[in-house]
Amino acid sequence: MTTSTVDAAVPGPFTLIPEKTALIVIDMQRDFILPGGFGESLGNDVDMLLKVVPPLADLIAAARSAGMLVIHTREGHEPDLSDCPPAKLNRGAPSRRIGDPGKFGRILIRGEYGHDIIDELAPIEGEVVIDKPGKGAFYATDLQQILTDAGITQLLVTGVTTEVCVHTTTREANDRGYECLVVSDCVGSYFPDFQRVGLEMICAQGGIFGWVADSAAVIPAIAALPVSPEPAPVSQR
Ligand code: TIU
Repeated sequence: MTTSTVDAAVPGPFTLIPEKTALIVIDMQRDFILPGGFGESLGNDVDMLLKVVPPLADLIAAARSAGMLVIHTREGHEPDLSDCPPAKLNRGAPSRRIGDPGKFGRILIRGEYGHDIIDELAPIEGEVVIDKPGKGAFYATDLQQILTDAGITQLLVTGVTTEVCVHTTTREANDRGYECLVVSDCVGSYFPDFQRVGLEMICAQGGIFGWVADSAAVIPAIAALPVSPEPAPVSQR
């Protein structure tokens, strides 16, 4: 097994083990990133998230070239909202609530245009898409079983938003024993302070939740890995 190291990671070097590493791309959905969706309905400036797209597209391309498992998640709910707790539906006095009509269809409802992943980062054949009702990608999903079946022990964590779904998922993963490297320019927040402090919180205290490095450090480390064969579809693993 040949490995590669992200030397510039904080709090220290992170060794990538290709067969055991997956890239997880959290909630890069139109409803969070484009005007007219859930993010904006909560009063946020969605432009803040757009800058994540170019480096994340490059990182996904590097992971695909290395034959790494790529997993996408989408936050959202059944059309009848049976999986959306009233506490979530009513939270934050949004101008439009989950399930209300938005510019891209009903907000955060599975099957609607706004619920899906932006065109630039669309999943390709063989990649896993996890639909999740919560902020964390492990809650009420098959993610842990998929990772176990695929022999994954390390996650490169990306997506939006840094302090909400990225943090929740990283914390859930950390508690389940996964080593997480959060890629700093491939995660985004509507709030610059939360972006900065959110990243600091991951790697403080000797890496209490994981490691942090930017894509300029991670992409060359991925490119230095030997190319693995195309990962088999998860159903065949
Ligand atoms: N509001 C906010 O910052 N985020 C979310 O509601 N979901 C995700 O982070 N995906």
